[in-house]
Amino acid sequence: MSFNNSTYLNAIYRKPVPYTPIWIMRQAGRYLPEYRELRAKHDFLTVCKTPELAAEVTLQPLRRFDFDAAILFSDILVIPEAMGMKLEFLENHGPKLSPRIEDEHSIKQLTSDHLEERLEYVAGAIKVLVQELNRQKPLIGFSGSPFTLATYMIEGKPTRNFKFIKSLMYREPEVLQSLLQALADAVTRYLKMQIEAGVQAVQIFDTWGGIIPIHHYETFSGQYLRQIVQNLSSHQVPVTLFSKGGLNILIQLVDSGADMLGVDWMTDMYEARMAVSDRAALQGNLDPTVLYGSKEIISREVKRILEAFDGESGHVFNLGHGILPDIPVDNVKHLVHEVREKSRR
Ligand code: 1CP
Repeated sequence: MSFNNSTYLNAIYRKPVPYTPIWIMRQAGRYLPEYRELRAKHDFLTVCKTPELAAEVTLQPLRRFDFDAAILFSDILVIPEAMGMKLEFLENHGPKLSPRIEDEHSIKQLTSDHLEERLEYVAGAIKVLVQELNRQKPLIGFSGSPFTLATYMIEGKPTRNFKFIKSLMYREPEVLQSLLQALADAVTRYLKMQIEAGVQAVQIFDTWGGIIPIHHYETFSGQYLRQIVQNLSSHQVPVTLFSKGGLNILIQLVDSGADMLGVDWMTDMYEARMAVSDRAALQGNLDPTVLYGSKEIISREVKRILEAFDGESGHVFNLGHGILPDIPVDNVKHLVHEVREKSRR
């Protein structure tokens, strides 16, 4: 499948681009009225598991904004569900996985048998999207990182202090590592399945990697990301690693073989570029809450981030984390316009 003219893919490979491409994390979702309308009729997991609905929601933001890539609509937590856990999305409380993983015994209850079959609906959505997108825009597939998936499996729900996973990390590191290895294998298979179904790029969300003390990062997250990237290298699609953990983690991941690294909003983009140099492209990193600001503030912050690249390729504009559910759609329109116009070569 050739994409001769993808600004997004060319920027990742640091080839010349006419402007800096943009997409935004969680670009399909609750800030869009048409998403809320569809969700009023179907619950979240039904949307994920019905290829036509997942494809429809993936396309919604592309009809409104001139984004340079589509991202498959799904959730990172479909892997733990496919491995045997019960997954629910409770209105206003976020995801719940049960019973939570507590020890070696509960890890042994998990299974990766028939993973591809259990996640076949994801390949189904990708196939619908490949037809619909008709090579006009690349489709990004994704997965959670082993560590980020493990946080939800061990905590059971969103958490502030990560008490259960961090106590397992210190009390029984080898037990946690056996889970992380099983997840690394599952994530690799899952991403291969997505690539074979037709995605042109993949991104791994290591959203919670930053809660690991940096001297333990390699042991509990870095080594598994490295393994996954290496095992995907024969598949010839670019891999992006997104971690919310600042410059320290970027430096750890720069030799992982990833084509692009995601930069969170707490990190200065110029410093990130200096640290990474020409070893990977960078994605990011507008503070998501800037989109609550005025048009002037959005324009000013866009300009500051673009200046970190001095007109050079190797940058995909994005937020430093997902868009918040109550952001005005007009501000997103302004953001896309500003990135396009201010970065035109
Ligand atoms: O009510 C609803 O409609 C559900 C809200 C929602 C949405 C729109 C959830 C529940 N997941 C999603 C979609 C989703 N999740 C995408 C879609 C593609 C896109 O447009 O970007 C993606 C890529 C994700 C990934 C995801 N899910 C991550 C990693 C990225 C990140 O933002 O850090 C994580 C941590 C999750 C877990 C999750 N699923 C849903 C929520 C609300 C959460 C976060 C829970 C928490 O705060 O810990």
